[in-house]
Amino acid sequence: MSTVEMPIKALPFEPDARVTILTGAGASADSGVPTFRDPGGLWRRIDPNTIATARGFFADPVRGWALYHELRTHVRACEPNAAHHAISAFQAEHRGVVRLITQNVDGLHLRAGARELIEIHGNLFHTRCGDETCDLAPFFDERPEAATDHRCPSCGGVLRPDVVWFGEPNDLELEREVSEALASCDWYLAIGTSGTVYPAALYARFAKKNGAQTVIVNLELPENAGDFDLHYTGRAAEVVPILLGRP
Ligand code: BV8
Repeated sequence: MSTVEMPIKALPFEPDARVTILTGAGASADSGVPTFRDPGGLWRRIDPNTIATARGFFADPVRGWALYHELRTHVRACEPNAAHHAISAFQAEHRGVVRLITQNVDGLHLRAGARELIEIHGNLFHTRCGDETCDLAPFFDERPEAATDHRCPSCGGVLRPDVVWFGEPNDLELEREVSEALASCDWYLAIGTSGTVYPAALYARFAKKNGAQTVIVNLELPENAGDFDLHYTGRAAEVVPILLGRP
């Protein structure tokens, strides 16, 4: 079934409909957070293999930390946008179960008051030891941006951002929660994602197979467009509040 381009108005959710939402970088674009693959996007100016893989990062952790500190400083100055706020309000007020999954590491859903959030790619502001055998727990990293000492206080290893890089698996427990959210939803909404990164790019297909109505809100048709029943073209900050009945 081809994706149908729809006029933008509130979605006809049944009062106790179970809704699963996935966000990507396009959901934060209206907050000023750079996306990855758009013109000017992060992976357009930086080769992800040199920074968003364990091999790339640990080949030069000083360079890696310089980029992540730059990102942390930039994102700290960004504010949640109307899409984040509409999703939080919908999650708080809708009678049915609303599960929120994000590929984003920017923490903006949390700052917009999201109640339950599955951060499948981790969080930019958390740091952990690069040595998986170390007993240091991941921590919310308040160190000054200029911090150059990235040695683990527990084992002396190299600290790393607590995010999922390419070639690393998403957290198994989070993926179990995602599977449950996809298996039991009536609606699946993907917001601001190119559908190019796996396994998240497969979620719409799983939801659809389980009988969900699948919806994409994006500036362009994503790579996995065929998995969506309805397509809304537009900026997330403008479209999402209307679709969720919170203009
Ligand atoms: C893994 C965190 C296995 C770091 C990121 C098949 C199955 C499984 C894996 C693979 C597979 N094929 C290939 C793979 C490997 C790989 C992968 O998917 N590669 C791709 C490139 C082909 N996947 C992985 O490596 C994953 N791990 O599979 O592990 C495994 C198992 C066991 C043991 C070992 C290994 C891990 C993937 C996670 C990588 N981490 N980021 C960091 O951020 O610092 S990826 C990065 O991409 C971000 O997380 C980002 O969120 C994510 C997805 O990108 P999008 O969010 O979609 O952003 P993008 O810029 O692409 O698109 C934005 C869209 O928004 C655009 O379409 C645009 O039109 C739209 N837009 C823009 N502005 C707006 C808007 N829309 C609305 N409003 C606007 N205003």
